[in-house]
Amino acid sequence: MSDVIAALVHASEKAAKIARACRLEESLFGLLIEEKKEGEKNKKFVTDFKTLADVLVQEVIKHDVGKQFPGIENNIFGEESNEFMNGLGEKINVKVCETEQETAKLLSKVLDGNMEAAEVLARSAHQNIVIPDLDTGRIDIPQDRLGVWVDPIDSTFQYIKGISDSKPNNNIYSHGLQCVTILIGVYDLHSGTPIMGVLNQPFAVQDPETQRWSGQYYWGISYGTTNVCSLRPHSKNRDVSSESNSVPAPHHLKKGSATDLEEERFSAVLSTGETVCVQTLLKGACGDNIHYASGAGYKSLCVVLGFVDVYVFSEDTTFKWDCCSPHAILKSLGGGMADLKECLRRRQDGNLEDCSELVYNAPVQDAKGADRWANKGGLVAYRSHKHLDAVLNLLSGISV
Ligand code: 2IP
Ligand code: CA
Ligand code: CA
Repeated sequence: MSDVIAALVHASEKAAKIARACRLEESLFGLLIEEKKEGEKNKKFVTDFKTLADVLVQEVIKHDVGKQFPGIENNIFGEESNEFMNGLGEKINVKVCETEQETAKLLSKVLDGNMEAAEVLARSAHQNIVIPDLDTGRIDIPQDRLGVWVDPIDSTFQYIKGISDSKPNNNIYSHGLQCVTILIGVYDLHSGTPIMGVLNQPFAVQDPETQRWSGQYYWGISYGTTNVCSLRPHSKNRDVSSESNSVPAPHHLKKGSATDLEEERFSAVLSTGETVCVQTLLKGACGDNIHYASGAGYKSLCVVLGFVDVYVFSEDTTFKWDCCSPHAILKSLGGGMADLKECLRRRQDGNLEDCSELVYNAPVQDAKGADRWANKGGLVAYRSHKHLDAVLNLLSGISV
């Protein structure tokens, strides 16, 4: 089953190329945006956009992974519906066809006959990509247990804005194209637990001379007692550039072997949409070690990379597709992603030991559209249980 992670990394790299291709040409990008329909609206943004790039990326992932593992495409779920409406009001189901020419023809319908743009996109969807051997070791997981959550582009807002000159603070970009990620997470259809994840950052580094962007990707597998990750367990503020793109030997960890960080104080990354109450409590505990950044995927990446100890979000505007991939990677490093409010409820009931992790197979009862898959209770992404405990102690008084 280690072939599955290679297929997902491959698909994420192709997705990253498409995302970069769409941004490169402003006029093309202008063509690609369409306002989200009511039912699919992420209530947080008034101007939330669904892009053709988003839909196409998701379809490419389905197509490529489904071709290699027939049947799995039926269990690949994502944020986007592949239905697109063109300027003439025609409904078109975007998909990757057998040949590049057929895909270009279909895309040209979405693009109101703009064949040039359609050809550029079709070429990226059908291109051949080579990735290095991931060296995961042999891991056997029955394919019929696997479900996949895809967020083809997380931080759409930053993707559309396209700011390329933002500067990091303690390695963290508060906004800009660096906050855009492609998230592919695999979970167990029966138990709902995350199994493997790929997190691709398509705009990681910009060449100052050519202005061209290159990306980075990270992956992790956590299944039974096997934990393998493209990154080694963390030390703080280290240079990760040599560890990305998965060339170094992966680290095989036994459960519970994550390094213990010694610091009493912890650092956190938050959404600017976090409630004042939670912000105030965390500021009190973390002092200057509080950061803000766009993108649920990017904030999780900051935890994965050890730039901060935790990502805390007490609201309900992240979704299963935002979390499955980073959750699997964090788990492979000895951490996880907890359901914040469920953990706090258990504590209020006197249960201090049992913490509740996010699961990926159960919709929210009575919810509609995207909200069926919202992380209702908020989340805490962490690498060390000690930091999860610190967050839960601190927030124990908030209403749940
Ligand atoms: C969004 C995106 C937002 C995030 C929100 C996600 O996904 O990651 O940035 O809000 O929770 O659902 P914030 O940046 O405040 O954390 P998308 O861009 O895919 O809609
Ligand atoms: Ca998202
Ligand atoms: Ca998205």
